[in-house]
Amino acid sequence: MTIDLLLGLQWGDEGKGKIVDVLTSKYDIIARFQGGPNAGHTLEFDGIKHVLRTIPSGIFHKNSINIIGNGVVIDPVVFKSELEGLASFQMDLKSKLLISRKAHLILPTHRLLDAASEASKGKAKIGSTLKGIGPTYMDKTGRNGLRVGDIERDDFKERYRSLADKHEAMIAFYDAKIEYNLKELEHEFFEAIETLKSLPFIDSEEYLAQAQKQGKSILCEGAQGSLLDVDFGTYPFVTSSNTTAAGACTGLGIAPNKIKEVFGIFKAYTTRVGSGPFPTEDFGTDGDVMAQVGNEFGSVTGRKRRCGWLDLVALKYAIQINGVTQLMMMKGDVLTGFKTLKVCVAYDYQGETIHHLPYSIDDTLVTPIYKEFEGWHVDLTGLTTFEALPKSLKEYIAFIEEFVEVPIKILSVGPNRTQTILR
Ligand code: 2SA
Ligand code: MG
Repeated sequence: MTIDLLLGLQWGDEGKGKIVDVLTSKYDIIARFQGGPNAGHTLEFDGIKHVLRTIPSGIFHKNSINIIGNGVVIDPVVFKSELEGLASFQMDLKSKLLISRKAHLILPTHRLLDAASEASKGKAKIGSTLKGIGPTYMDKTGRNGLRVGDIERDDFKERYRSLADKHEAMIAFYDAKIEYNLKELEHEFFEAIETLKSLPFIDSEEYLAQAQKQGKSILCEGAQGSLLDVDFGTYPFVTSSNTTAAGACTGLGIAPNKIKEVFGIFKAYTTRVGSGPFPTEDFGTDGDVMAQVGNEFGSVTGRKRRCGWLDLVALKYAIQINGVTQLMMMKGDVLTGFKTLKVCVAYDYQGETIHHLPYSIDDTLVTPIYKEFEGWHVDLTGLTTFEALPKSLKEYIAFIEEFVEVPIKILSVGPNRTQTILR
């Protein structure tokens, strides 16, 4: 029996979709523990590019069971279209995709509330993906939410109505001029509920407990990234769940002492979508080159991602909170061709040099202190061994490892499954 955990260490889009896909063949079960359709995990294989939203990334592996855990929020409408996108792959979803009864449902009015809340904030908006994530988690912690298990109750429609009515009053309160046709949205929602019902609902904590007894291996799959964690991220510019390692325990019912490896994944540079502080953001051509070469556009919303240099202060913080045991560095190939590379090794915090993440990393308070590295000019995308990497990239890697005190075990040098170097 093994339970490992894979999570992103920056602001999301580190490339988890690809790594989890490479790793999945080693696990019996892949389980998502938080977030919802705000995630976009891009998988590329056999010339096919596929974006997963709520469904765990092990779905394309023949023998893996995929679980949507209690910590996840599910939008039945998005989920239905996700299933339709999988139709051509002809897999037996009923036997390989299981949904926790305790996962919360995103109602159409949650999406509207998300939009109304963002509109009311003006310039201070979070830059949410508008998928209703925040309002759904608010109802969860406010003890008003509807869960997948409620679909099985006779009074599901009444429960739905009473919550949706309450939401309508709240939308009116925001006075954000949101236009909508709730009848249409509800029709679509209840149709999607029927589709959802075609898959097995399970008590996932019990299922996982039994699986552990049977010696099955489990990979817990995170979404969004550690710096978007509702407690430890750049609050309030965060998502509404615990994206860090602890979230796997609460989002699946797995005990902390059962988790073995914590795989931390990061990009060789940094990106962020939405608002909020980003000390190493590059507003010049370097940032533009990263965005273009790295194809840094949101896989859910299509938004251009903000780009900048690797921030080792923030990375070390994320590694510490998650207890990362192995690192995976993605998109090293995107940095090919830069004459000099910069890495943030400390912050100037109001005139003082600090080495940890302070309460706020707002750019009015924090200026990154950089160390420079010589770039490399070799195309990495065809390389298959660590030894073959250019000397300056090896130096870049060695420096990171020494700084954060965790080894980099996997290096990705291109989007495809095969473009992965194991050490
Ligand atoms: P939300 O929708 O309430 O979770 O948004 C709150 C903040 O969290 C950020 N966030 C993300 N950042 C990066 N990637 C995410 N997923 C998509 C992707 C993003 C997309 O994988 O490409 O397509 O735009 C994601 N989800 C949430 C969000 O930008 C807010 O800053
Ligand atoms: Mg993504």
